[in-house]
Amino acid sequence: MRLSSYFLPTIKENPTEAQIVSHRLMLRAGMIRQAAAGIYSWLPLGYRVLQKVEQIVREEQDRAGAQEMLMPTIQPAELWRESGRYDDYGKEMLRIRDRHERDMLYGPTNEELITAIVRESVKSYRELPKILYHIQWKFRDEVRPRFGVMRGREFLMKDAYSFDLNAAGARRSYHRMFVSYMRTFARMGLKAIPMRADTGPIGGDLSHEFQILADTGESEVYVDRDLLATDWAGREVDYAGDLAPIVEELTSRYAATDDKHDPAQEKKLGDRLVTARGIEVGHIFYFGTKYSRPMGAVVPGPGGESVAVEMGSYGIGVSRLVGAIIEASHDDAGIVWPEPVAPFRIGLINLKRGDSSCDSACETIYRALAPDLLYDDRDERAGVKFAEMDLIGLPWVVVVGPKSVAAGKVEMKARRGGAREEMPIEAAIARLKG
Ligand code: 5CA
Repeated sequence: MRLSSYFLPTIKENPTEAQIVSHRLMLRAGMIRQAAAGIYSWLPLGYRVLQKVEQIVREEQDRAGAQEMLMPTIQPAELWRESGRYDDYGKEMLRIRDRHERDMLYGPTNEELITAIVRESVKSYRELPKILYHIQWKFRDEVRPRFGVMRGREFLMKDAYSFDLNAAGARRSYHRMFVSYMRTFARMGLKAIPMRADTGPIGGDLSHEFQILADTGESEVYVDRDLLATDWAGREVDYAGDLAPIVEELTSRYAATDDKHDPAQEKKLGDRLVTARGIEVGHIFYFGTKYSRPMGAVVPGPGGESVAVEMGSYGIGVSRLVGAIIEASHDDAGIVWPEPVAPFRIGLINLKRGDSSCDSACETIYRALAPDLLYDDRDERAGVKFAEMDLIGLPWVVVVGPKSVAAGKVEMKARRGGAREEMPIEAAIARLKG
């Protein structure tokens, strides 16, 4: 992509409405714009990141055996009356009436709709287990939408739902999702810590939140220092095998959110207990028959008896993750993208546009490395180009200037750590391709 024709409306000054660094940087880097409180448009640069995050989530759900589908954003109120949640959900639910005076709502989550689909379509225990998921916009009319995409009113969520014949099966599904979450967040360069958590309006008695530690996090969390040292990046998982030992290993050390914190641990763990702020990027629930029983999602079991299906639900805040990644990875100059989610892997700066050797070196590099490259071909001062490139945080930046090009060389700079290296043009291309 050529920056001269790209829609990248960056902002120099800090926007006054943004209280935390990710919100500030997303506005300044031209990633998002607010449409109304807690409702955002995703501009081209931001949307590329959102899609990369979404794709990692999708790949890890698929790997764990979940099947992707798509449910609508608008749901009939009727289904929520069946589960009893229509009145309970209160003002957070955006209620709508259609032209026939039917009560509808913009879905804050999908337990009812998916339960209705399964109740109509699954005719035998032999069709279980199933894990179904979708990646769809949700709406929750939060009292205090804030921190940009981190606590929005409209936000993108991956929500999965598991259906099993019995509690042991449901636990296996829960473990599958648990482990897939560890892989998902590690692939984005994040250290997510699974913590015992409250179930809130979703319900059930077993639940874990996945928290990223950051000073700006909304939750207070308590973690055993030894758990923080566990490294998950690159760990392979055999989903055909027994996952319980992995989950046991990851839950054997103390980690809890504020609502589940046991003060007795303070004495027990002493200075091994870390108190910190966390950003909740995922939340999983096992709630058994909470929805299947009132909604009549029953199947004939092996002996012909009616069995209410055992269920769990599993959420990831896809749009929140974009903010959370920035909270975890930035410096004074701007965003520092982990490679797997960077909007472009490579930036290219032409220090002297109009100079034929600079232009032609840039064209060679551009042709070799597009489409994962953003070429700053504008007629701007070097200082402006460097500052904007740092702000948008692409992992690798190739700098082409008259002096180095005369020697057949370019400079390659790593955004993380700032290491610079001069090398021949072809070597730079080969390195970045590899
Ligand atoms: N049905 C269940 C799981 S599928 C559910 O809705 N869980 S949840 O309420 O915990 O939401 C799942 C994830 O969505 C959260 O972990 C969080 O990362 C994200 N999320 C929730 N509310 C917001 C919000 N207002 N803005 C951005 N992300 C949010």
